[in-house]
Amino acid sequence: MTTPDYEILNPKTVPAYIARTPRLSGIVDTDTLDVEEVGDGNLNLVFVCRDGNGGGICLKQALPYVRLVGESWPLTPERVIAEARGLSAAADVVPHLVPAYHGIDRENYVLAMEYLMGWEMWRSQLNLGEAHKGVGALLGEYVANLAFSTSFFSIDQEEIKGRMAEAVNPELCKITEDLVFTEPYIDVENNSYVDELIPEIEGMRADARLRAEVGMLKYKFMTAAEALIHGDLHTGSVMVRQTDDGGDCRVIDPEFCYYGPVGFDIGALIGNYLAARARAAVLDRPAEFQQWLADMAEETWNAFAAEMRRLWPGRLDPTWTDGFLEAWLAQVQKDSIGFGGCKANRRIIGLAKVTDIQELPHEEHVEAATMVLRTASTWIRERDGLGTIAEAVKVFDRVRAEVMGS
Ligand code: SR1
Ligand code: MG
Repeated sequence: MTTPDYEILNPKTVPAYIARTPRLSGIVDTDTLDVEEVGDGNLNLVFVCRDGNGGGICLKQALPYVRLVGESWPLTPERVIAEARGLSAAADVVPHLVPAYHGIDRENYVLAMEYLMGWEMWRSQLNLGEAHKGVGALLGEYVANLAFSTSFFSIDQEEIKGRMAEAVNPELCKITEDLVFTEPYIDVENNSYVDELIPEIEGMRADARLRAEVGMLKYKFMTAAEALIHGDLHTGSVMVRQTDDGGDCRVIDPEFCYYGPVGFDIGALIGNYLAARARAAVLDRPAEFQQWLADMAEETWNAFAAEMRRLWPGRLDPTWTDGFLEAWLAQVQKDSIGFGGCKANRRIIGLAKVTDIQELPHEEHVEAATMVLRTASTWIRERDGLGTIAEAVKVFDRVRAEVMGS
């Protein structure tokens, strides 16, 4: 066991840590602090800290390895610096959609942010069949603002080159390159699935067209430095709560952020909506809930496109005409469909699965997983022909009829 060269926090040491950190000590009363480690993600420690006066703060500490696997998989704790970059970039333009940022301790790799008291993980809420209306659109607004404000569209050419260099995140990108694009399509130890899925997965691996398209998408992920993107925008990276007007959300966990293709963030969302839809279908959730889920991908896309068009007059370079924007949006839409397919397939086959599908009873698990794999693979192969997210959504209806007979 390697000893980290920085202090790893635990619930007992957190109050003293906050008390000796001037930027944090005024936010909560450390004498009455209740600290709980709640990290249920794959990588980090997360401490929620509540004081006796109703105050709170959340600390996130990066471990020098992948928590899901253990010390046999070392991983740079510098990822928390990437997370701070992603969080503060979003806080600049959509402060209403992210937790307030309270700074970073670069020596101990601890990020401090607002504790979202009373908010719930979106994935868990979707799993329970809870609808938070309007969240899909808010996420489109988030992606558009992060993309526009960090891209060549709004930042001077020399400035942005420096920012791109600063934001390279090679270790975290490598995880995505391997787990999202490579491993699901080959036989590696990280993969696991029930026997009933073997024919479907072997069919995917033998499909030369699918493999080539996945290769194209991986290449785009590795080379298309369009904007600072979140990089891991699944439904477990979104906290939600109900309000009088519908649902509200906060985007968390941008530690995978780097300069990449904007469609990767939209793709992560629609790939995860697909998993939620498959779960709702096999559990025979109420029709209204299933329709809300079915409409979500277009809701996110339409909000993203509308926000890009709203921001467009503020672009720096007149070479990029309104016609350019429409062509760019059309390309991002196709990219999103393809990336969405890759993100969905990996959650069925590879490491780090999703509860939407994993926590179903066996028979329903097989049905839902088959629907996800078949829909996602069609998205990847046929994204150019499908052209729009509206058409991609219809693929699921056809596949559901094939698999479930309704
Ligand atoms: C080894 S890390 C596995 C996954 O956790 C994160 O949430 C990312 O999605 C990553 O691929
Ligand atoms: Mg995460």
